[in-house]
Amino acid sequence: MIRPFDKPIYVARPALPSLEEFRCGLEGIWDRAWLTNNGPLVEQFRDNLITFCGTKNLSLFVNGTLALQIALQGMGITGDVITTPYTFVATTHSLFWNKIRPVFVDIEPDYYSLDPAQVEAAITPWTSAILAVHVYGQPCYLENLERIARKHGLKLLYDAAHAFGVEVNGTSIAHFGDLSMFSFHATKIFHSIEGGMLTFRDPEYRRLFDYLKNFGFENETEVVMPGTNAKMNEFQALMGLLLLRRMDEMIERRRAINERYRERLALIPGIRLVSPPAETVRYNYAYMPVEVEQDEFGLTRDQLYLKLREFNVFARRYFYPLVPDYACYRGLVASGNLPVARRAASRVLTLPIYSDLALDDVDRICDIIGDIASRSCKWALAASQSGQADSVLALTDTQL
Ligand code: T4K
Repeated sequence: MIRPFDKPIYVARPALPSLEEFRCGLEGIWDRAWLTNNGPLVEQFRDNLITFCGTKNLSLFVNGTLALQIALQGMGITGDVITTPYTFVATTHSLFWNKIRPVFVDIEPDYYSLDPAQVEAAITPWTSAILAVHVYGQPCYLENLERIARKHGLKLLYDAAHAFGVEVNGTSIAHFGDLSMFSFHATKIFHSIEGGMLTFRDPEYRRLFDYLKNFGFENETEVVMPGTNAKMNEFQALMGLLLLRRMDEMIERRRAINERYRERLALIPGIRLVSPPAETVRYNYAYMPVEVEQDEFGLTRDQLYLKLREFNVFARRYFYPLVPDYACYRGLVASGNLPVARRAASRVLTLPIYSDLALDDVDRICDIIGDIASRSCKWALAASQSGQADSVLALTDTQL
């Protein structure tokens, strides 16, 4: 019997700089007594991100959700927007807050992003834009979506909350579509405690977004548009600056963790690994999704999720339920029954991955999953031999 972990192993754990480095940065903030409203660290963070992403068309925000809300408002998007049901709810909330109607279409089964064919089929005269998500950091079908957007005169926006650091053919993912939103939340591969970034094709957006995130102020006495407050502060920028230096190292550690998981989990029947990234992609290993095949594994995804908690392993069901199944979005337009998204939502489990996760701990998580699988198979075998195959799933929660 494998022992549970002594301390909880969560799906994510924020990377942190050394306390000494952070304290040193705090001293500077204390000396200047400049905490927010476009301080020097936010400026420096922006400059460093311009170098990292290779574009000057970039704006920083207090979090990703407000960044996306402001983007939609600033770009003047109205009417219907075609989007994915398989995402974190903030993607849809951002549309709703702008009084835009989300139209959900199904995803493709390889990387769980919007299926371009379904997108094209759902376009109507009311459609103004496509809002796609690079789920788990894997790029969407970029060329197909771009072609569809141009052909139909639609704006193309990416929720790239998971995709910071990803490159396609050596180009940052920040360069695709009309605009991309990145989240720098503590649970992300790279973070500034909370934080968000927009990158965009049209340089004019920079000034617009600057107004919108700072109450629309032109100067002390003039307000040129009804803005809100969504500015990044100096503490966030300090964290971001210190972690940005470690980006390559953090991706490399995640790559090694992902590789170890893939080697070990490939041996467990009923655990299906997601397609590896295309050769043209420099992936960031933001998440570690696997699919649980109940027939082979012997338990459902939800049973495995609960069983892992008993071992102090807190995997998550990103993204379950589907957004259109949340009470506040039921009744919205969906094109068909979204079978691929429904299948993913009922089978995907995202396992713990973060740069400080030890490979020994990855091995132990895989041992636990393997152990749960073998015991569930024994139960299934025993139940089928005694003619009680149907009752095995009821048994497993309590008796495994
Ligand atoms: N679009 C997409 C596709 C997104 O995934 C997100 C955010 C957004 C838009 C919006 O971006 P932001 O406005 O957040 O910048 C978490 C994150 O809070 C959320 O940012 C993220 N997506 C989502 C996928 O995951 P929860 O509700 O699952 O977080 P929570 O608090 O349960 O944290 C997950 C685990 O991380 C915990 O079990 C423990 C660990 N943890 C968490 C925090 C906050 C830590 O160890 N330390 C921490 O400080 O949403």
